[in-house]
Amino acid sequence: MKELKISGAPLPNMPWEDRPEGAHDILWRYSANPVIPRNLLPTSNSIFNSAVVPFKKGEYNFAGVFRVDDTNRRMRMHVGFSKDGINWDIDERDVPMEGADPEVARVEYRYDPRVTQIGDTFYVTWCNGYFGPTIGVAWTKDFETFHQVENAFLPYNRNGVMFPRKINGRFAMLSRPSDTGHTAFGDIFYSESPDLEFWGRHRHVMSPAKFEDSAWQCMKIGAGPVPIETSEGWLLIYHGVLRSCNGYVYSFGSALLDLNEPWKVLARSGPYLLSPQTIYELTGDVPNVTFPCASLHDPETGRIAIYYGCADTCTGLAFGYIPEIVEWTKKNSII
Ligand code: BMA
Repeated sequence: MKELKISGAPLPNMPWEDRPEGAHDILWRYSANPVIPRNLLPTSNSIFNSAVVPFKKGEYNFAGVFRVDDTNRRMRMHVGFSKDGINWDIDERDVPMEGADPEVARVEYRYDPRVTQIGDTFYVTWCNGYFGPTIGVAWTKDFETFHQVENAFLPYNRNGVMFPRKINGRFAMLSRPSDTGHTAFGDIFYSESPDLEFWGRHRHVMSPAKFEDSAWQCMKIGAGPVPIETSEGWLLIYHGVLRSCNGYVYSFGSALLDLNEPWKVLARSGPYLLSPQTIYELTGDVPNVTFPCASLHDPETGRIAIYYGCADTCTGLAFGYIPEIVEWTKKNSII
């Protein structure tokens, strides 16, 4: 393969552990997983499906917005900071939001955040309760003040993930229209906005796979971490769901999307990158869930660290090399 170009700022201090001797899988888990235990806060039932980004503040090198379900079992978001991307100081307060129309600011629930950096601004998108799930949007420059704007879509929608730059001059977002419950269907769509308020130009990206082609993603799919721009297209890591006789199983895989028209899928992995296999992925509040919401990468070495929720209980890290993932996605593509 010609040398892959990967966008992004150098990140030599990202969390990392070499591939274990003899390992043949494309991703490998951090040996000290889970990195964030469920009870890190006195009032947390679980901390998972969370979003981290490089962000310098004093001694800290990383910031994040974390899904914290409290001991009332309310779904909330909290801010956190870390020196090394592994040990996190998470604020005990819910993330403070300001600026929204009071109708939009009301909190039913907030969960599964993603954080996208464009320039010096960080955009937070999450599943926001507004008469059912939809996509909430806020921005911050300092991880102290969060400015909430309008919900992006009508209910019902989940897994809103923004691209890390404007596309064709507009903000761009992937999302997954859904229903009020534990939705048993789901395709990924693409939308654009000139102003972060009005979203349109909706395009279909991907449906679940055919059972006979790739069963782990045959019931529903949803975007995971912020897509990474490469010379082979946007690298999208996404989750897929299989319905077994014992319930839903959440794994994740990868796709490559066209750089200018990201609703065009160039390749899509048949095999999963990672599926629930360790004890902390197989057991917890919701068994058999690996749910990626963020990644850190270093374009110079091609290293990627993926943060994923484990069994809706705690947070794990997995590592890989972007050029290998891109090559593997193309080689194992089902389209
Ligand atoms: C989805 C979301 C995720 C969760 C997953 C498995 O619908 O609620 O937050 O990880 O189900 O329970």
